[in-house]
Amino acid sequence: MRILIINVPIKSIVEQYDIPNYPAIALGYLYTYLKTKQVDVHVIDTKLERLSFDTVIDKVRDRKPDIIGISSMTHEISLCGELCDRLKEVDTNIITVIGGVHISAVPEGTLKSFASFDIGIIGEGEEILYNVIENINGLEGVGGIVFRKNGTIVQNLSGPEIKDLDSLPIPDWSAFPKSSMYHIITARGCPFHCSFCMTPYGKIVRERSPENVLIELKTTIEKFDPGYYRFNDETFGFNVKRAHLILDYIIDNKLDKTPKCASMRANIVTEETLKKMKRAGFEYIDYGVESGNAEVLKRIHKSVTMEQTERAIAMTKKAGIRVGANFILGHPYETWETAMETINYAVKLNADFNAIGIMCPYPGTEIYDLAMKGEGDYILLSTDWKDYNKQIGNALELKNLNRKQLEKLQMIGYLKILVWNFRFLDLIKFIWQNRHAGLAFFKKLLLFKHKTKD
Ligand code: B12
Repeated sequence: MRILIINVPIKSIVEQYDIPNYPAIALGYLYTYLKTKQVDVHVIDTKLERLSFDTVIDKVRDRKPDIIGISSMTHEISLCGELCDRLKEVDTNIITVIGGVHISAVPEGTLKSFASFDIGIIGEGEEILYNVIENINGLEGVGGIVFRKNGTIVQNLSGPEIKDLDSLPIPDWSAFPKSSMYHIITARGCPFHCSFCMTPYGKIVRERSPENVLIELKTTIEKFDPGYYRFNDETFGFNVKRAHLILDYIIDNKLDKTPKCASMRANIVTEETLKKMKRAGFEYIDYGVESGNAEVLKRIHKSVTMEQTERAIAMTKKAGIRVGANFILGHPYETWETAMETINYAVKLNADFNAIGIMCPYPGTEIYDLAMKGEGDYILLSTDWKDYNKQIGNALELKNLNRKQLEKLQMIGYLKILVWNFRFLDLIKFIWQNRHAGLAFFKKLLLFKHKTKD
């Protein structure tokens, strides 16, 4: 049985993420797991290889896999559907298996919406995909999947949870083109309850041992000498003792020369951790700040106060690490005034890098439930998953803040942070770096694609 694993190829560049300079971590894990199980598997990171939609179809035609596994997030699931339609035209016998955060949140609904999806994998895919391959002619007993049987959609009970992450083989990046950046995930799960996040790995944090993390870092750095490493943990440093051990290993093994970045939480970061991170080569840390209004922060269950954020950002700058701050406009019951408070707070924090997203109701989140029910002052504008993008989406607006106003605020925010802090060179850099998104944004304005219900 021939297996091919891919991610969804893009049709046009909208975001920086559409042209990554790193291989997709999900593909790395899935491919390597199957390989160690002696499965005949091949992997293509279509985004990293900059393959066009049509080229991917040609490649699949050439390889003739029996099963194609495709990784998809919410905003790309429709494109994934289009891809599978085309693949089925090329080979009617090909079995399409869809995995990733979107189908994990909407298993049955996704199979209902996309006729060319045969099987969906719910949650972590390594073991479940292997079980699917092994039992392809009788899927009844395979946990954690949704599939079609005699014209109906069947969803089996949850699949095996990977309790011991050290038992997973370390991603074999030699199956991917050499990249300038690599990602690593040292723990899966997040215990916090932010209303906009779907925490696909659950609320219990499962940790790899620091020794296992070290093997991966050492292997990848020695083999590929990357220019950058990103720690993908939902909250790196959650377990301070373990984080310090990992950092000590990095320093002791002279892996500190590779620049690194991570996402952290302002309420758990300490000065000692930051100092160690600096020594271990961390050049950049970003924080989810979300809002500049204390009431809003409580409403979204952020569990971080504005004081904690200010302290964390000041400590990070002091440690000599560049800081990123992520904000969201469009929280439940958000108004122009509370959104402006967020923007002014962002100006005050003056992080090196800022991301201002507009709330997107990702399935599996509390915000999604509110938007569906029309609560929190939300008005859902679209059920087309293509519109579910934080930067240039069209998914929702609020009673007191329509889509046009939200997008105006987003633009004001980006400009005000840089102009009010006299960062004109950064402004030019920002415009250049975001030229794709900017173009998509202006196209949207020109085509009057706002779906505002006013
Ligand atoms: C690190 C991270 C990033 C990093 C790196 C992203 C990357 N692609 O590697 C950066 C900062 C770049 C990023 C950007 C974005 N991110 Co992000 N990110 C994360 C985070 C914290 C961890 C992702 C990760 O590394 N997971 C590790 C891998 C191993 O897990 P995985 O990809 O889920 O894959 C497993 C399963 O899903 C499954 N699986 C996946 N694919 C397949 C395929 C098959 C065939 C099978 C069988 C199984 C399978 O098996 C895999 C192994 O167990 C998650 C939160 C989370 N815990 O998932 C958010 C998350 C994935 N991001 C999210 C979003 C929205 C984005 C952005 C769209 C934000 C934006 N621009 O507005 C961009 C888009 C990026 C892109 N196109 O890739 C959302 C996705 C929501 C959704 N429903 O789509 C999440 C869930 C956070 C949230 N808000 O809830 N992100």
